[in-house]
Amino acid sequence: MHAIDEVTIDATHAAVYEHGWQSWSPTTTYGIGDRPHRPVNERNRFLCYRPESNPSADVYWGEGLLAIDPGDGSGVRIYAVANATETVPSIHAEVKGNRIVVSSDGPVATTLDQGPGSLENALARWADGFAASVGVGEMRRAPTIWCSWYQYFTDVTEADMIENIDAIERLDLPVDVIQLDDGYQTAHGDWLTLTDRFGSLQGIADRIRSFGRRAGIWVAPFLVFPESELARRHPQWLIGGPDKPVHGGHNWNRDLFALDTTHPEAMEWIAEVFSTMHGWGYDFFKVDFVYAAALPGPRHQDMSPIAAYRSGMQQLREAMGDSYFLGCGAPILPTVGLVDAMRVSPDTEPQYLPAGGDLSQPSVSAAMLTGRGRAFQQGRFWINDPDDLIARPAVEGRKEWAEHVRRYGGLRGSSDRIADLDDWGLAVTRELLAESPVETFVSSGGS
Ligand code: 9PG
Repeated sequence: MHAIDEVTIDATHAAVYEHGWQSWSPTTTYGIGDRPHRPVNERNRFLCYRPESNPSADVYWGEGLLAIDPGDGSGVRIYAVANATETVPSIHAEVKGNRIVVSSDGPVATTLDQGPGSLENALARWADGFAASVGVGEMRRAPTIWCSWYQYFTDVTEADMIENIDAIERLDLPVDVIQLDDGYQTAHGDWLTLTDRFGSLQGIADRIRSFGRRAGIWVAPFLVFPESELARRHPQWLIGGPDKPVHGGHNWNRDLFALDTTHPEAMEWIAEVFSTMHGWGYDFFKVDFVYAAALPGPRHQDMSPIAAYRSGMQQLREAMGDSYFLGCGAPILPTVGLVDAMRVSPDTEPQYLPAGGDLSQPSVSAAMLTGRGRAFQQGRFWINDPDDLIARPAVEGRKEWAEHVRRYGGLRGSSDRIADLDDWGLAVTRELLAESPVETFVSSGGS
């Protein structure tokens, strides 16, 4: 760590903005003295924060981006990586009386923004510049989707899919894409081998398409379970090889491995998965847990983890043709310019508060916090996905959640069993899915 700045603040009005590493990492603005959100255990730190970082709650800590409003009208200081294609430094801000000392472990560009509006408007202006330097193309408006996850989780069956495809048709709901989530595959890695709850992915796509809608599917291409055929037959495709799991035992009660995106055969396989699904009629891909490809560790080719990750994502894009590409569980800054839409928050869930009080964990409140913290990215980096509307009566705080989706949904999705919706739930689903906005939510010209 080396010091990069020292800022005098008015501690009663000052604020510090912390940007988290990946989709699920808490991202928000703190008043001086507020304790920043930190993982409550190692499992969460690995899966939902930056595994290489272990920040204390005594310093503010951003991954590649941190901003300070000194609270005295002198302008917002933005500390950010100029280019996230190789490395992303961690940036600290330590409060010492009426000063904040800023330091980082790599090169960071400092901007003094004296433009109109709030810290959020300053972040929007910074994002315009970052997007321009990366060369982000024109925004592709997101289709509206229905997703299986927040109702069925990994127990989803083909019969559940058919029930909801038919219900959406019968009720004439404005859903463009019907997207199957996690649960169809036998193991992470074996994406073309189905559990006995599924007969045919092509059959599901055919049924969806017969109603004039589009088929979508979830894949976690860079995460590999040890019991998969892939891990057993091709251990050399894994980062660090078969004896070095990238994560030991903390999730799903097993070790986790990550695909080495610098290995040409590994990428040939995963490109085949995407082109095969595309050939079956899928043209919307939710590509999840992709942070795994950016983990440190020995690779086939000598490349930085972030460059290896980006190359993997670019190869997926080629394999899926002109499909819509939604990133999830993705390191935010390194992914700008590579996807159409991005999950910008932790998962929603029928419960309001996150397990253990950890704001990276699935819950309405965690999704709202970080969804607001990244609102400025909509229409600049990509289309923001705040996560799906869930509107059935069992959802705690469903009205508040629906308001969040209404306000921050660049991508608008629904994830209830349609038959479980009451009149209110059905009405709000119909209303919010009428269109996915492409416009920005945060102005760069002030408030
Ligand atoms: C499928 C889900 C859904 C969801 C994604 C992602 O263990 N975890 O910390 C953990 C975090 C997120 C998560 C699952 C597990 O959700 O965001 O929409 O696709 O995967 O498994």
